[in-house]
Amino acid sequence: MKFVLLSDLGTKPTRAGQLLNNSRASGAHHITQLARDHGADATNIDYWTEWQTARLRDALINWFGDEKECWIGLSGSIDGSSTNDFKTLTHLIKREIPHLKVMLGGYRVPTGHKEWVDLAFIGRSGNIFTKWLQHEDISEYLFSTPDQDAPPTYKNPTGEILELPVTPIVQDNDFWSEYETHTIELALGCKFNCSFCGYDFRNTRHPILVDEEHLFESIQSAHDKFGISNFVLADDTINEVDAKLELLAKVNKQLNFEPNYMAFARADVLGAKMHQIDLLREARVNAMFFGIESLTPEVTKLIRKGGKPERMLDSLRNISKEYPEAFTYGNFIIGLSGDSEESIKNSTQTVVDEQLLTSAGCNALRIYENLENPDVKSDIDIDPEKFGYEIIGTDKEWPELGYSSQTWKNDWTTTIQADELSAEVDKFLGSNLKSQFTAHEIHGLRTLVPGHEWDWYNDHFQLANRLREKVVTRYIKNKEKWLLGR
Ligand code: B12
Ligand code: SF4
Repeated sequence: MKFVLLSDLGTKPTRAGQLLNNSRASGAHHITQLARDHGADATNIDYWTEWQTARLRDALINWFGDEKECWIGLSGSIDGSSTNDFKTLTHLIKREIPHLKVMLGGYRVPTGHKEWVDLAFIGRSGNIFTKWLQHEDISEYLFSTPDQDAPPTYKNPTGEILELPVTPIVQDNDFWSEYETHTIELALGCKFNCSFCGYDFRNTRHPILVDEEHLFESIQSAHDKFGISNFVLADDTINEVDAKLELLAKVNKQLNFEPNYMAFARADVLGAKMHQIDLLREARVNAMFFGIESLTPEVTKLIRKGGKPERMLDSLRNISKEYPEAFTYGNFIIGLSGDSEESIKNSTQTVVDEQLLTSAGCNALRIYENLENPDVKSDIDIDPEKFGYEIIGTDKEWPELGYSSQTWKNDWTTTIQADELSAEVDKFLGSNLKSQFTAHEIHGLRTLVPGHEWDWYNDHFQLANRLREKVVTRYIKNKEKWLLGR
């Protein structure tokens, strides 16, 4: 069997402008590895929407050659917006290879009809995909989507973690470069259960850690083969337990280079466990994304984001004092029930006055409908009224992704007003803290152009974009040559 998996996450819209993405989808690389492990000739196509369609078609037709069993897949990772273009590509290839089969997979429910899609998987499904590769019966995982025209679609039972964490080993023929970040995962699951959160494995008591030897191999070989030294940790919360940071620190000691990691962390947990600051330093987690959401006491309780706001501010004070070299980004959600404009403005003013974070930003609360994959619905998406939101209409439809966001009102605001306030507060934070970027944005930028002060990137991200174009052009050239057997 020959199996090729396409993935894409082209741009990141940032406060400073469009930033081109230099991180590949690790889920897609994991899936092709599983296929290889089971005897398939499998490979990835990254940045796929940036390929010229006709050239990609020709290269893939050449690569499939006269193979009898040919599969092409799209990894929707987080964003499946290229599904329609993918459909066109599969049509073009089918003209030459009529027996080509098509597969979709990824975070959300993939949209695609059985008229052109043979098989689909939803969410963390490496275990089902493995069974499929082994020709086992997977009918127990059949997922009934409301769409009558959907292809056979498979999904794990809600809330059960049936996979190990994903830390792919980079392949020679994937032509990575030192200007890209590699995404790895230390554990699956988060023990918290914030009401606005759409992470599929929240509220999990015992996160399963990645195997130490495998983690070492994934990091060291990425550096040996391609000079990669910057990694994104896909864990939704890196510091929920010390064990993850301890494991990373242990692996770092065995590496022959100094990596940098970006991670999502909880500042309130850090504040309550100050020893974690040393652990983070040892783990070399030096860019952090904190979901602060709100600093209003009534709100933090309602969204189940523990910690008293004053304690949260103390945490930020400690972190900026004890770990000043780290890049810290804090995100606020505007419009949460129980909050107020005055409270939001006061707390963000404190952040700015004391320069408690390197950067911060905000966005208005979004309530989604039709997500279909029940695992990625937040508790607020499931029952808005319970959390004080009255749904008053639909804000935006994404027919290509199959879901929409709702307009709502609550005790003090509406979607429209929250959007306006969010724009104002976001501008205030962006103009009055050192950096305009989030932690993952800055991590991408410093990977492309290392060695500058955080504020330097505010005015030079276009330079990074130009470099990133070159990186992707080189990748496409090399991968195309490889597919053509040259
Ligand atoms: C890293 C990350 C990013 C990176 C992604 C980099 C990249 N190139 O992939 C960046 C920073 C760009 C990013 C951006 C965004 N992100 Co993000 N991100 C994450 C994070 C932390 C990890 C994702 C990851 O790599 N997971 C690990 C891999 C292994 O999982 P995976 O990709 O899902 O792949 C698995 C399956 O889906 C499946 N699979 C995938 N493809 C295929 C294909 C086939 C054929 C098969 C069989 C299976 C299969 O198999 C894989 C193994 O199980 C998650 C949180 C989390 N821990 O999951 C949030 C998360 C996914 N992001 C989220 C959000 C909201 C966003 C943004 C919208 C934020 C924003 N406001 O801009 C953007 C969207 C970007 C876009 N254009 O759509 C939310 C999604 C919430 C929801 N309900 O949908 C999450 C859950 C965070 C959260 N707690 O809320 N993100
Ligand atoms: S927001 Fe973060 S800490 Fe809260 S449940 Fe989601 S992943 Fe866990």
